[in-house]
Amino acid sequence: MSTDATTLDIDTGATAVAHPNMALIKYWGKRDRDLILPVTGSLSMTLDIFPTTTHVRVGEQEADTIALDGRPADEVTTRRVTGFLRLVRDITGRHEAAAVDSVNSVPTGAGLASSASGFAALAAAACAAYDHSLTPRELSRLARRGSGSACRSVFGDFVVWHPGGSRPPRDDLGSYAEPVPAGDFDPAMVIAIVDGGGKAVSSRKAMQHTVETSPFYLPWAAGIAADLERMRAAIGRGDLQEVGRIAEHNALSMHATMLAARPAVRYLQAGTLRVLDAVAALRTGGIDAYATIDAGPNVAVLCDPRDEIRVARAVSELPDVSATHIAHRGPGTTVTAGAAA
Ligand code: 2P0
Repeated sequence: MSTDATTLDIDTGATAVAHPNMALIKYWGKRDRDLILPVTGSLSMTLDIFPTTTHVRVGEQEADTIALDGRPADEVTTRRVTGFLRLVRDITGRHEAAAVDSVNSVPTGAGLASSASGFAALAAAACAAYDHSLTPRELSRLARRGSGSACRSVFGDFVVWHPGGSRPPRDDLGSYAEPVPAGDFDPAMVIAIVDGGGKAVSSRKAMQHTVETSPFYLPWAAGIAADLERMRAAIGRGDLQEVGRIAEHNALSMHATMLAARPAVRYLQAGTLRVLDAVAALRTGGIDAYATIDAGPNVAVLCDPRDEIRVARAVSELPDVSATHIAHRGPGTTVTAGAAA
């Protein structure tokens, strides 16, 4: 990346940093695949670990070039990123090709997705490189078009993503993320890596398959609005038990929708269930610990920061757990160098 002090003065590019987020109420299912409009609202905590740093330079080459962690991106990623850059050019009214250089700090094999931080950082860096200023809400809408969960990584701490209404044509405008007032609620999230390998089925495919074939999908979606209200209130008053209970129920019932799809999508592994057993045992022992699971086998355990070492030790002792990471609430997307976003 050309971010050293000597090149910045002459560089036409911009650099942005974004962090991953972990959903406490999950986004699972689209009602518009082109605009990436979700069926339900969702709510997440932006994390303070594993940021993505993305540099975008414009106007120096014929076609877009995409580098991830210093290597040219594969064909599928290149197609997805260049499609997103076309959208940015439509919005900004610019035409020049871009050189994207994105670096993820998540360790290889950590089993943590980077599309949320990746597209949030790309949206911010690309707009800044094309010299186009967006409000945070506009940036969130734009990041959503790259990957749904990226709209939440635009903001720090606790964040809700509004699904948008059903007004014609399709309500791109109503679907964006915004911060949730959280006072000094500052829980820890212990992430237990059960399997750091790639997914057999992408979350994009799995969620569509679930919407189309699972008889449990609509009942799951129907309960989300009420849980979002309860969750927002619980975060506002710093009620870890209520936040944890809602989050654990939401994640397990999301996996139930997948298990009932035809054929089933099963991300849960034997090791995942053993971590859930350990979390239940911690609770029996008087520790407030609650699990959430994304579209994969790894488990994130929400707990009081005073208990984080004890929780991390309990899960890391399990033979199925290859690594643990401890996260807290983290910052929103920032442009760190180059033109202002
Ligand atoms: C979430 N996940 O709320 C949920 C929970 C996975 C499980 O957002 O198709 O990669 O790019 O919009 O954002 C993963 O889905 O999907 C996801 P696309 P994305 O964090």
